[in-house]
Parts: sequence; structure tokens; C-alpha cells
Amino acid sequence: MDNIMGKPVLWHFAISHFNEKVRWALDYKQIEHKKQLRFLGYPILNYLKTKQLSTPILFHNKTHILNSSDIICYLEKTYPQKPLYPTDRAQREKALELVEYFDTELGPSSRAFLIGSLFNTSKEATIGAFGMCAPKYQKKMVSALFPLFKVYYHYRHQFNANDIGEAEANVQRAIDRFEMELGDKDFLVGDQFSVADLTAAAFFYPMVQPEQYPYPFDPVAQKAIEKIFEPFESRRLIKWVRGIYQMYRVS
Ligand SMILES: N[C@@H](CCC(=O)N[C@@H](CS)C(=O)NCC(=O)O)C(=O)O
Repeated sequence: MDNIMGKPVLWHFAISHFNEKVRWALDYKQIEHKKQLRFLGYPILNYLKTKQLSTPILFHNKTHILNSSDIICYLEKTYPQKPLYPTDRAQREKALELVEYFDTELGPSSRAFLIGSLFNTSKEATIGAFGMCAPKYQKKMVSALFPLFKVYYHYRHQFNANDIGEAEANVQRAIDRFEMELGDKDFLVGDQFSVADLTAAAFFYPMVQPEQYPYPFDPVAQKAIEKIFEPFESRRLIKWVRGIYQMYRVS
């Protein structure tokens, strides 16, 4: 049920980096809320409630908000404690510019690179990754209908096996931009943790699979993901994401 006692309710996927942004914002700002994981039946439930299919979806005060960055903006306005937006105007604009860059250039490409590569690796690793927190019978259903699931996933997220190389190059470019923006600082903007750091760290989480991530990683998927991101293992980014998760990913 939505809006229990005025608390926001988040519908989300455990594996998703767009969803991780919103979970992190809710947890970091210590907002009392309820999280509801969505599994195989998500298209129907999401469509019935919101006339579209994507998560994250935040329900609050008889309305809903879509898109991770719009949800975070709503949370900033509604729950001003522990702000994620810098108070300085120029810094706020810079943080939001970086968020926009990561949302458009990194989020979809890192998904296409990771998930496309997982599909190419093995069925077991792919189901292990998607099955995070899912009931066993649903994993069995995906296993039985795997070819259909693969076609549906590629169609919904508009990429195919030929796009993996381009997606990897986009991820590489986003890492270059990230490291250029970070320079030798601890934070992307100013001298405090902000929405820009949260967004970058959430989008890059699969490269690190940090222990503070709120859900357990499947061991087969974990190994496969480590292999997929091997080309990036010596980048400064990896250490930074690990450190940001350790310091700021409170549950
Ligand atoms: N622009 C959206 C992207 C959200 C998105 O791509 N969600 C994916 C999970 S990573 C999803 O719900 N996919 C299932 C679908 O669209 O059918 C945001 O920032 O929230």
C-alpha cells in the first residue's frame, strides 16, 4: 500500500544503479520510508499505477515521482535535512551539470556494457545478477524463459550485442571525465559529499561491488562482473568509489 502514514514508498529493483541513487539518497537523508522491491510482474504493476514501466518510482502524498534525479530533487525540497545539493549556487549548478552528464552518458552505457556482457558470459551469471533478492520460483521462471527474457530486456533498454563495444567506450569516456573533474580532490564539487558524488558512486558501484551495497551479490554473478570490469581495475575511480561507499552509504 502507498503512503503508509505519510511515509514515502519506493518501488525499485535491487540490482539497478538508477535505483541505487534513490535508495542512497533516502538512507543518507535518514528519511523514514518504505522500500518495495519489484520483480517479474513489474510492467503490469508499474503501468497500472504510473502508466509507464521504469523504476525507481517514489509514491508520496497521493502522487508519484519518476526519474532518479527528479526524485532526489523532490526529496531535497521536501526533506531539507542532510542536504545533497551544495548551498553555494555555482557549486549547485556544477553538481547538477555533472548529475545530468552521468544520467545521460554513463547510466545507460554502463548498463548496456555490463548487462550485454553478462548475457554473453553465461545464463547462470545473468540470472544470478538479475535474481538479487528475487524469490526462487521467479529465478526458475526466468531460467525457463531465458531467450524471451533476453529479447525483452534488450528491447526495453534499446541496445543489442553489437552495441557493447560502443557502450564500453562511453564508460571509458565517463571515467576519464570523472577523474578529470575529481583531480586530486576528495569530492567532485566543493569540499563536501554531494549529489554529484552520490550519482557517480552509485553508477560505478558494479565495478567495486562494495560491501555496503544493501543487497547480497550472487557469487557467480560477482565473479563474472569482476571479469567484465577487469580493464578498469587500476583506475583511481575504483579506490574512490570504495571510499565513498565506506564513508557515506549508511543504511
Ligand atoms: N531516467 C530514469 C532511468 C530509470 C531506468 O532506466 N530504470 C530501469 C532500471 S535501471 C528500469 O526500470 N528498467 C525496466 C523497464 O524500463 O522496463 C531514472 O533516472 O530513473
